[in-house]
Amino acid sequence: MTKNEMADVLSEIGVLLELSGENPFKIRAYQSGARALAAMEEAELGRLITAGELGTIKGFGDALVQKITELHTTGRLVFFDKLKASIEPGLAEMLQIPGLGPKKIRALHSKLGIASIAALGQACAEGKVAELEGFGEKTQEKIVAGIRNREAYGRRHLWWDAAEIAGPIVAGLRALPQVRRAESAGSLRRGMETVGDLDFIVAADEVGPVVEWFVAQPGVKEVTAQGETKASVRFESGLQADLRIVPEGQFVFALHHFTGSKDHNVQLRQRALAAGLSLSEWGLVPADGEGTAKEKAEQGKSLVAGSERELFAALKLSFIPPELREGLGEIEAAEGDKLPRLVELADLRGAFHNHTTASDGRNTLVEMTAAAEALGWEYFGVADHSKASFQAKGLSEERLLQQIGEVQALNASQRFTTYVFTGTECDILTDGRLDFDDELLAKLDYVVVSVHNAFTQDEATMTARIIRAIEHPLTSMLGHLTGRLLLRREGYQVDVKKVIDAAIANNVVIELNANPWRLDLDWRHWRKAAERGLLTSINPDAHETAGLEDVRAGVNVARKGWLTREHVLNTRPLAEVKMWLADRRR
Ligand code: DGT
Ligand code: CA
Ligand code: CA
Ligand code: ZN
Repeated sequence: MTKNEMADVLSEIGVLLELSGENPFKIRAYQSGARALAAMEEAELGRLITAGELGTIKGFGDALVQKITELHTTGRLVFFDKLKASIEPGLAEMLQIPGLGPKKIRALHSKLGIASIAALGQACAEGKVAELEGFGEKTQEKIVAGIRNREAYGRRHLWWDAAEIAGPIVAGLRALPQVRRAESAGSLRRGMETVGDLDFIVAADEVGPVVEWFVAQPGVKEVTAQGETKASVRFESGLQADLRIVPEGQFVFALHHFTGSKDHNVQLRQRALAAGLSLSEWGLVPADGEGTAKEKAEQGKSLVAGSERELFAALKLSFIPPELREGLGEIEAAEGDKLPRLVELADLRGAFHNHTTASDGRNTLVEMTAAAEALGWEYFGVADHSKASFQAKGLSEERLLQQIGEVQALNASQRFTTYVFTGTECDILTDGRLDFDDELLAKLDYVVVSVHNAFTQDEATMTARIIRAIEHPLTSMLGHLTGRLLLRREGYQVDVKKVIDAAIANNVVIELNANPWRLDLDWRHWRKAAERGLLTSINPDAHETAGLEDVRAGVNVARKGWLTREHVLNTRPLAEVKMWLADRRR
């Protein structure tokens, strides 16, 4: 188990102990143990455990040493499993409602006997929650809204989570001897930020064994439909998946159809009709004469296409990448080969906006730099929080100066081939001023400015606040423009168009925050903004080494936003980036 996975277990134990009403000292020991773990170097931790010397580190008592050692050596913890089993699952589920922490949940449980989200909704409807000490009308309203949001959002899943489930399924399907081709389609293939359900298209010689394999996969909780050539299942996470098996000759047409989107399909079908052709999930056939499209396809009257490229070519179009298939002008652009060459993961040469253990990150500067080097990046930008973000251990002036020194020493040591830039994720204060003074900001290579508080300001105030920060001469980039968290909370009220105008006018980058929860600014804005000259950077906002890989999700939505390499600062080589950053300081 990695250090961060072990830290997760310790924090979860803290939460569960709190839910079960354990004494505060014990709870705190797990919370601080989790933090202490995160602050260590992975290699050093392994060495201490093996040498039996973990107890010499401040913050690890005997109980913690035993548990960390068990996790490290066996990958499991019996104590944790028992604790989880001893707590009503409904209580832990209630933690998903914003504003409800372990303390409040315990009060609801002990005073009103509430042990599920359904019971909580009922008690709110009866006004009982508002009457509880420490709750009140406002809190009750917030809980009701939280339950409502959960129902509305509960049906969709983050692209990242869906992709993690879909990958092994495609691999599993391809490994079956009966399967000739298998792909995932639908919104996942189009790189949508959230996914309703998974769609798999398979070409197979024999259908029975494929359906049987699909419904018997590990993690399947329920088989919601099972037919001769299709099946639907629901996984433990609630995610559903549809499987369709077609003859090989239909594969490309089915893949295209079920990739969608609906709007794209409708427009492409119209184009086919204008050329006297009928396009469907079965094939591309002449539109005239007798019989349905399906019958004609089965009679072998369809165009033969071995790839989607050939399908598009038959309609005199260049290949349209799935990410662009939203019915937003991609067909017109594919007519004269006017489609952009979209940015790719391999184009990225580094990333800005990353955190370390100096603020709320879970890996040290050295660990993060090593991870960036392992990704083959030429540069890595550290941008920890500023002092106003005290909840995220934002850096004081002294600590930031110290970090600048550490980065300089690291670069000078040439320990890594990856060059480290010094930056900050500087809070935009409520009136638009920045959290550090100019003298300090000028010592950094770059400055990301972000809003982290007063989310409820009205649109005009928030817009003016952000624009003031953009106009600051030392600002290089704007972080997560709207602050949204997908499936959890809407962004703040802000006039995105005015902010984009200000960024273009001041030569400031607006980041495409690649965290799968954020993907902020939304892809729907990028095409127009980039055409008008806005530059972006695909920023992972990584809080641990694994977080650097979030750039994959960012590249997806950058592609959905029609962005090319030229629109993305972190596709440029190190020397050019250095120049760009330095130019901003003139
Ligand atoms: P999702 O699952 O809500 O994230 O979105 P999609 O796009 O994956 O939608 P889904 O799973 O319902 O269907 C996959 C694709 O199949 C969809 O993008 C287009 C095509 N499709 C499905 N049902 C229809 C339909 O009733 N009409 C048309 N034109 N296309 C459909
Ligand atoms: Ca779908
Ligand atoms: Ca579907
Ligand atoms: Zn931030």
